[in-house]
Amino acid sequence: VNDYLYKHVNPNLKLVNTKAECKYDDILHHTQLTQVREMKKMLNFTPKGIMNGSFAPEECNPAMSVAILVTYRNRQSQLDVFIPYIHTFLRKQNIHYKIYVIEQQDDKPWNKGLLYNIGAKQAIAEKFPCLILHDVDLLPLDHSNLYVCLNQPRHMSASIDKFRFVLIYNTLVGGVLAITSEHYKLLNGFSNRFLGWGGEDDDFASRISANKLDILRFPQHMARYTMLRHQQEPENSARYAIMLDGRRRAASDGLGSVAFASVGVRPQRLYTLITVRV
Ligand code: BGN
Repeated sequence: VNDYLYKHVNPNLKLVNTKAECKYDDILHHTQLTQVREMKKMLNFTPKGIMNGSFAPEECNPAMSVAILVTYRNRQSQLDVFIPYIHTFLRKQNIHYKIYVIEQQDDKPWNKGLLYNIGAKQAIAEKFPCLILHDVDLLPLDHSNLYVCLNQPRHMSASIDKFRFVLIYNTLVGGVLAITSEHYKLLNGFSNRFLGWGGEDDDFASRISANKLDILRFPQHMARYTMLRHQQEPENSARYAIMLDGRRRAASDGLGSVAFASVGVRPQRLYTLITVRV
């Protein structure tokens, strides 16, 4: 992994040159499960060092700036767990990061691809070179699972307790995915046409392979997550049909063609909220 790590810092981030470069070896070798300990710490979580959902290490200059994009609707109790947990986890990773929660604020069918595209546009405008697309119900368990982009897209949640810690199929990219902003633009982001649950991630995977990119994964013991329980959005029964002409649509349907009724950006202490009406 260290071979893949390269300088990828947001030019807006002021680096103090007298500081040493951050090191990542210790983090990569720290493969213990964290959940119980982190859960305890969450009880006395303090937002120290966090502003607008953004944090940078104090002691060293980070090698990576990462935008965490969390698509969301109507799951306040999960957000209440996710946000302190992920900050507690990420503050120890020696990276500069910013959390965006992209909330669909209407009763229309769930459009996760569109929400990711809107979040990506904002993060790219703020000069983040790396995007991590993150389900709100997944909590990382291993400190070694570094929240950074490599030189190919990386599926980070290969090992989820709900699926007995087994990767359910090889092209799965749903859950948590790290991809550079450059690659996201190259793929034209997500399709905006998947309404309801399912398929938008598989369509994104076919964009990855159509552009001759790989899907990397860390070893399973570094990629473990626990999933919070919840009710799923209604399934999209049209998803198989939409996927069939995915390759033909990729150029005209994606990041370059997001349509919405309104978008608002509202910075809060622990995350920057992007509200969307489709
Ligand atoms: C798959 C879904 C994904 C989802 C994973 C994991 C579809 C399309 C079928 C051709 N894909 O079955 O969207 O992330 O399960 O839950 O439904």
